[in-house]
This record gives sequence, C-alpha cells and structure tokens, in this order.
Amino acid sequence: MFTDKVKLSLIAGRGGNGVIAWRREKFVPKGGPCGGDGGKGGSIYLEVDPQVVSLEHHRNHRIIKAKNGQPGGANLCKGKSGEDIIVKIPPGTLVKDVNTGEVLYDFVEQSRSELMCKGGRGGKGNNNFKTPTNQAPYICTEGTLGESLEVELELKLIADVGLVGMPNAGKSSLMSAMTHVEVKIGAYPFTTLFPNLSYIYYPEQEKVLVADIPGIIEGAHKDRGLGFEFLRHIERSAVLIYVVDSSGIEERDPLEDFRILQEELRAYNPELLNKPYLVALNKTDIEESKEHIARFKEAYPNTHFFPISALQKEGIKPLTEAIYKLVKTHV
Ligand SMILES: Nc1nc2c(ncn2[C@@H]2O[C@H](COP(=O)(O)OP(=O)(O)OP(=O)(O)O)[C@@H](O)[C@H]2O)c(=O)[nH]1
Ligand SMILES: [Mg+2]
Repeated sequence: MFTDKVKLSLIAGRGGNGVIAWRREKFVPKGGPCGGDGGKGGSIYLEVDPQVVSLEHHRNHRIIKAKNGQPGGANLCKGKSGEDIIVKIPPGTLVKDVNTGEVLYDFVEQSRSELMCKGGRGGKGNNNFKTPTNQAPYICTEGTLGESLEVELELKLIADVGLVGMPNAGKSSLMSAMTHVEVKIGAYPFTTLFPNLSYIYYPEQEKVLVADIPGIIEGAHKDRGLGFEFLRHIERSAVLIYVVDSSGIEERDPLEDFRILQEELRAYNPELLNKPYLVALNKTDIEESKEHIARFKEAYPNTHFFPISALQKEGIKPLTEAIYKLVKTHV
C-alpha cells in the first residue's frame, strides 16, 4: 500500500503542575516550603528518515499526542517530563497547516528535524516563591498547555527520473529492465496503481532514482482513469522519460499517444513540459513498430528517442547512459 496524503492532529503534552509542600523533619520545627516543579510536556517533532518511503504508517494514526509532564512532588522533587515524540516521514514530504493552508515545511533533505509542537512548561512549586518576608508561601503555578496543530502531510517523491506513459506502454517493464528490480507487470491497463521507486546503478557507485507511476490516459486532467493523482510524484524529477508503445497494437497511434501525454502533462502543470526529456519507443520486437518509429522520426526530428524492447531487454543500455548524462547535467 502506498499512502501519499494524510492529515494528522499533533498535540504536545501539557506541563505538570507545581505543588505546595512543606518540609517535615524530626528536629526542624518549622520546615520551609519544598513543593517541586512540574515536568514539561512532551514536544512533537517531524524528522526525515530516508528509510521511510510512504506515509502509510500514519494512515490510521490521525492523532499524535505526547505525554503530559508529571506534577512536582514534596522534597523539591521535580515531576517527570513527558517524552518527546519524533514522527518519521519520508524525504519529499510537504507539511501544510490544515487551517490556514500555509506550507510550513518542505522536507526535501535526506535528514532534517523540525519542532512542530512545543510541550507545555512545568508549573512552579511553592519553593520558588519563598522571599525574605514570606517564608511559607502558599503559592504554586499550573503547568501550561502544550501547542497543538492540524497538519496535512503530502508526499511528493524525489526521484531523478519520472517515467510517464499510457497504461500498458511498458513503463514497469522498462523500470524492471533498467533497475533489475521486479515490479508488477501485466497485460492490462492500470497494472501499476501506486508509484514504484528503484535505482539504476552505474559504475563507481553512481545511481539514479527512477519513479514508475500509474498510466495516464487522455482526459486525465478531467479525472479519467486514475487522473492526475500521481503526477505530483514526477513534479520534482529532473528528467522525464516518455514511454510510448511504438507497435500501434491495440489500434493506437504512437504519435498520437505522445501528443496526448504532453497535453495531459501541460494541463496538470505546464512546467512539466520544460523539463528535459527522452522518449523510449517501446515494443520494437513487434514488427509494426518499424513503420511507426520512422514516422516518429519524421514528425519529431529534434526529439531524442530510443527504440527499445523492455520485454527482450534490447536497447536498454544506450537509454540508461543517456539518462545518466541528462540527470547529471540537470541536478
Ligand atoms: N511485445 C512486447 N511487450 C511488452 C514490452 N514491454 C512491455 N510489454 C508488455 O506490455 C504489457 C504492459 O506492460 P507493463 O510494463 O505492465 O506496462 P505499464 O506501462 O507499466 O502499464 P500500467 O502499469 O498499466 O500503466 C505487459 O503485458 C508487458 O509484458 C515489449 O518491449 N514488447
Ligand atoms: Mg505499470
């Protein structure tokens, strides 16, 4: 399961109250004040953890409440502080204030921690109020409330490369061929329902992170198919790869598919079209693709395209090399 949007109520702990107490010792007739301070309430932090890849584990966790501080005790005992809570989030999480809609943080770094709700202060015990004129103060203060905040977390993956294409174009097959990681592939549309992320590894420990997202169909901007739901995950990619089925089977025209894809991306966010891109003309093992590739070349003479067969793993290396060059010049 892949969850990429959740709302959370964050409630920091309340500070413990200070108390009123008196020293009672055998040979000290008038013991002074000895009421301890309350402990502070637990605070709540959000912290990026690169091991976390989705917001899934917060799906059923709508309220996150830190513990209250304990009240103080006699003999100047300070109350125990409430423990802080550190909520782990994946890199690429955008945090908004639900009430104002304001973006509070955009956690694009691989490691970062921010205090979201500060715990309440502990109250003061009566010992704090002793003065030369008042040796037996009957005063203590209450702990203060912790801060609270309603936030929406939205994950926008940070992949170097985003694969976009119609359903069944072979995005997941290509992803698998490039990264050697098995992902679900199927001869039916919308096999991929949630983004897949994996690395293409290059010599000398270089690597490029690729996101394979669900297919896009004409009218996605009007919410057809899975709509735009997943396009946000390629918004931060440096490079896009359009994966087009060049065989024209299923009575589709590959040139038309490429045009529609660009139109849909434009409708979502025109800036996506300014990203550097490559086109993978897939399924070259099917005879009909030759003719369509020739047409593509004529129609888009300036577009950098790669004939490939993701199924037979042909033409993959030149594509991954071009991806590497493009990513390294654009990040
Ligand atoms: N002949 C041939 N079939 C391919 C090739 N690449 C993928 N396929 C087939 O096309 C179908 C769809 O492949 P997927 O990789 O699941 O396609 P997808 O673009 O990820 O599809 P969605 O996840 O539904 O958007 C599967 O039956 C694949 O085996 C190829 O190079 N040649
Ligand atoms: Mg797929």
